[in-house]
Amino acid sequence: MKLDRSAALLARAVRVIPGGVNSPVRAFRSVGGTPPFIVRGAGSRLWDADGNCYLDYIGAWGPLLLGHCHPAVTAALEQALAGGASFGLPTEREVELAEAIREAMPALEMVRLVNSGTEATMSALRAARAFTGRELVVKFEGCYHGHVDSLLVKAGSGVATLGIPDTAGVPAAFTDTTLALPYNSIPALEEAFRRHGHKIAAAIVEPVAGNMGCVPPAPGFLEALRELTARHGALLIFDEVMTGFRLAYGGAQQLYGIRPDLTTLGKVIGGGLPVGAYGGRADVMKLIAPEGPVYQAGTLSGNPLAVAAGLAALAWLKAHPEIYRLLEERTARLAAAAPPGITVNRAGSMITFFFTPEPVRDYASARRADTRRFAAFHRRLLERGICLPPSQFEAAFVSAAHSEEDIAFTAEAIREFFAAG
Ligand code: KE4
Repeated sequence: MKLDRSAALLARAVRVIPGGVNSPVRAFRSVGGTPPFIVRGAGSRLWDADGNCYLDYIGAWGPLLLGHCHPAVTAALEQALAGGASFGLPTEREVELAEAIREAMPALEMVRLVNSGTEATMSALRAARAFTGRELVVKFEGCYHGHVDSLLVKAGSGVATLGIPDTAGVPAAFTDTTLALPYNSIPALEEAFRRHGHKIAAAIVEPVAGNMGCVPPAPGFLEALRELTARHGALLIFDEVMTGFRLAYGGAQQLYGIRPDLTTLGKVIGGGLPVGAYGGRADVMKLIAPEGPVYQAGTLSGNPLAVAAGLAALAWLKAHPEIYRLLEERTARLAAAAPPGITVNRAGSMITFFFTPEPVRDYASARRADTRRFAAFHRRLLERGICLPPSQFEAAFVSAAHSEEDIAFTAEAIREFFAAG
């Protein structure tokens, strides 16, 4: 595979951008090789600077549930752009997006739009601490909630990919109020609340983890979390930045029948443009400025382009509810291509091939996967024109644009890789 132009672009990029990328996991450090520099995407495909074409299972890390350049999203963007890119004053479309989110997820009685998932989780934590008057926050090892200082503790995604123990530059004082517990461990949860329950402001969780690779909740885990937070007066925050509108139109909270106090969103609700949102109980959200004393702001929050793209994406998903069954079926066909000895975790259109024979149900078991063999898998598929996320600790995403043929081609390439030994 020729990657000359990407290699030249990387050599140029590293002189002006750290690692040559604007987000670490894109650098391919854990799988090796040159990251392809992309020139365009369409449907389920990407093309790089050397003209190579790939079936894309990164999906911009989650936003592109509809695939690249979906006509409905592109048309909405073109129409919005004709009216201007940003106003710094309220618009009706922002209200429409907040209403669409609330209609899909009734637990979000009120919603604030922001510009990233990180902003959403940071703001939700602030609201929870203000509402409860408490400081401690529970998170789970391997979960990633954006690069919020206090949540970069045993985080997943790029932190896990690069094997950074914990992030430099974050004072201990910022993480002293964070309790990191094993994901899917109810005993650890019960112990933490027994000892600290009266001081815990919130527990934040990926209801289906995607940032240590895909790890679904064990039976009873989310229910225990809901019950313990309620019993101790702490707020339950579902970080649905990745799962929102992807696992179901109503997100994981619809799928698992859990009503969180606060929810964070991103990715899909922006249709590929920069967006985030947090929302939940009105009595909590009424604390947010200018209504209440919790300050949170953003120059481009609710900007017309991201809102237009997000509204178009949600409208399409709402009009095509059958897509969720299709995504489930197609993702299952990919999972079936792996042989015994490989643990495949999946939920809806999220899937991870773990190079370990043991079940992967938390960060410790995920970390026992053979990342070198995953790197070989990733590289071999890339050479076949199939681009998986470049990390054992990420979820791959199937989109509505992946055809039956795309899935069959990918499954065959997976089978060939394992057959080759
Ligand atoms: P952003 O700030 O990157 O928009 O969102 C942070 C975030 C919050 N919560 C969850 C559950 C997330 O998955 C993310 C971001 N996801 C990663 C992919 N694993 C973003 C990819 C990247 O960092 O380049």
